Amino acid sequence: MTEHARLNPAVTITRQWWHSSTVYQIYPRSFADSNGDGIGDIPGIISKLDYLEKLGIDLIWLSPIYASPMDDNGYDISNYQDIAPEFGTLDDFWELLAKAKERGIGIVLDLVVNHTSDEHDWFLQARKGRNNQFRDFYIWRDPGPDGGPPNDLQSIFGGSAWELDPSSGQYYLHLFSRRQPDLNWENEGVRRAVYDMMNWWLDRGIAGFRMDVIDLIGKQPDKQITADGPHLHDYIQEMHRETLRHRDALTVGETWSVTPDSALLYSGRERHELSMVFQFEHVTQRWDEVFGKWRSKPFDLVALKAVFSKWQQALAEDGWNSLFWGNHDLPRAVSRYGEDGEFRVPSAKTLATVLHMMRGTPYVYQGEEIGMTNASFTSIEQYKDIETLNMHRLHLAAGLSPQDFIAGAHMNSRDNARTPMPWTDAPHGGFTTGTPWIEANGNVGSINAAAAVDDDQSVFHHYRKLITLRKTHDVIVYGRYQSYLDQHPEVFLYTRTLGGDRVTVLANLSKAPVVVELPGEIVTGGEALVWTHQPISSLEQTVSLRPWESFCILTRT
Ligand code: TEU
Ligand code: CA
Repeated sequence: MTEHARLNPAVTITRQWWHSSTVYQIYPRSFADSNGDGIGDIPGIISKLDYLEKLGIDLIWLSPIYASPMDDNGYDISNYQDIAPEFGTLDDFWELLAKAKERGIGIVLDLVVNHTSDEHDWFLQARKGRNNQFRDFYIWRDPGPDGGPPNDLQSIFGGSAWELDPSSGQYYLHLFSRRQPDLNWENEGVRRAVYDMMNWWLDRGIAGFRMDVIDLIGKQPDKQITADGPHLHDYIQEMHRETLRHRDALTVGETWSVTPDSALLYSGRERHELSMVFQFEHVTQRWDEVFGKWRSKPFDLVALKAVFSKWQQALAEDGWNSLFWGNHDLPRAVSRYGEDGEFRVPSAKTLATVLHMMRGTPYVYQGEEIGMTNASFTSIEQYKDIETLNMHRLHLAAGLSPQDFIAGAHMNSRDNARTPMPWTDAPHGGFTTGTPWIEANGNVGSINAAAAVDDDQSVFHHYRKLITLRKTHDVIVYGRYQSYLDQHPEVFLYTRTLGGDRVTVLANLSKAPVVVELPGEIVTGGEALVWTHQPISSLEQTVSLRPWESFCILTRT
């Protein structure tokens, strides 16, 4: 941090190092394969650190690399202190940690402690019988009065959340797949074991944790309460006391249920819980009330802007936002919110600009920085994701046509984000010399990292610029957010203000040209910071924007 930044009197909250950081998410299975088995691995990640350093990111969030039978690609962990053999060894991980650190990049691990794998030793013990000392590490119930499941709690991947264990006659709870039994957080032994494991990793120098479905750990299944259980925040505060206190880690909770009020509980300065949480309102906003993401609503920019503005305002004084368009569970940003045909490049850049200029810590999902698009699979055989395959079975049994299902999967299957990262225009995008575990996109010939790095007008270089600007401009990190033209259906306009600095962000989020009348106070001049088509350094009352054109101007007084 520069002397100027540290002393900037306009910054009134205590600076945290992760306020100006950008996080890059890696889905290891799909990132880079070093040995030709078709599965991305840790040596593959090490080989791409130069690329990540060039992009300028500060942290890597690694989706799970732990030992796992891979029922849910590693979100089913059988040993928290070992590495899945297909990803490498613990020594490979230490090497990654050290080599990333040499480049100033920290590693954030995925903490998946709502559930384990059914092959975790705790569960293998627990299912031995009612008197086993690990029995209570999981959630067991006798059958309901009719002999079936104890109640009708549903699994997020479809079907009952209860699975019968024939040998004991009891059911265990699994909010995800039946191979992901839920841990019983009411048991102090569970909590102790999790904290010990977290300390083991933190002591070895990782930079923090992304906490998988952390809003579910306080569940009360008998009352059918899953998210936001009564002891949720007690557990997170205890976790903080036992692991994070006296350390300077970044923590981000995955919280599908969070509201602006509860975000302040998780991330408020005096709360001693987490650095920040992921909120998903901009994601679920386009989901159908009944069919969820398998039937989506049309894009509504006015509603989308309202969501972002609400979160920017809600966490303006306390708490901290995380900023993201996509992750390994969500469609590709440019396909979902932008336009992945003719306007792929400007729309990917504009989406990046409007997000990265907000207040919060940005997260870039692998491939987003080169404008990767959704998968274009045409048959169910090409899909690999457990959620997609389960839903396919259930929806077809309920009468949905195979074509309609594929149409829904095109929009929202988790596999959209899981196709191999294309590094070159070689077969499979150079991701592997073998056969990839999931097919590469058909467009790797033109959309690949090598081409993006070589082209200074690419989406990659736009991201690089945005990431750098956050490091050099306090106003982007700490400035007050104010939106304008909230009812405009195509244009996103906001400012960030800190002391005498003001950033104006003006974006056309549509594929039609737009002529827009600006509010008087926006008419301004200054320095062009970032743009899609050409640098703009002053704004008149009436502005013409090309399809998906956007830019930012810095005004200093
Ligand atoms: O995701 C939580 C979760 O609820 C998602 O499965 C989500 O509902 C769905 O993808 C949206 O369509 C986390 C992980 O990010 C995900 O990859 C895991 O499968 C899940 O937890 C279980 O660990
Ligand atoms: Ca491999």
